[in-house]
Amino acid sequence: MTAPSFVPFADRYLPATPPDVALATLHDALRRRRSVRMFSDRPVAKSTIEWLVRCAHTAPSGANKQPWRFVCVQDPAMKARIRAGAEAEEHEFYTRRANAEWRRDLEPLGTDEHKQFLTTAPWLVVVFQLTRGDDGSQVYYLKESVGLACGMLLAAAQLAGLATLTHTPSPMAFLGELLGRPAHERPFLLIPVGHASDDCVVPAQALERRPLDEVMVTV
Ligand code: IYR
Repeated sequence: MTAPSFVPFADRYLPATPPDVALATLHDALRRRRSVRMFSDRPVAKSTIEWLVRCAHTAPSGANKQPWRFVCVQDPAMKARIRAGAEAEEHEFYTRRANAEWRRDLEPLGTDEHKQFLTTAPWLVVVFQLTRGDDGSQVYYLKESVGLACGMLLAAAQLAGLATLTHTPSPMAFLGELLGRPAHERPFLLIPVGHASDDCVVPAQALERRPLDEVMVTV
């Protein structure tokens, strides 16, 4: 038994402006985030990627197990191998695995099996979920925890003026193999990070958000 130990909650974050002003500022940044598929090769400093991971790593997790690993790839040869692996899976997806409704849903996005962004973006952050702690211990609410951490990473990148994509080549097992990750790490999400290219375009459909009264219920 470990007795709980508590300390005063002293380091409280207080915004410089009233809540609705602070939130309107944050919302203005977040609403302009786009899934970017056309990256420039403009470099991003390793220190910036470290800050992104630090931000993601603040996420809450089941029993504070922090069941995540962020494998940050900048090596061009490894990015090329990841691209080849992803494009092989995506070829299967677009020619065989996706059903009719899924294909129709993807039409407005104009995506296909070609994933040039995987070699153009300066960094690929490959997020793994830890199905066990590194010490073999149990973990809890794995998807919720890792999903929250990824959301924080996306928000942090947006606040830093960086472009991201939540890429999900499926199945993703090839990522663990290529990156030599141990068996208790399971690939979760592949996030290219960098700058949008000068000629970057985004799907018009992706600019639409359903109205608040459709997604929010007040009781
Ligand atoms: N993983 C594929 C297909 C894809 C699926 C969904 I759901 C998207 O929102 C976008 C793409 C790809 O990356 O092309």
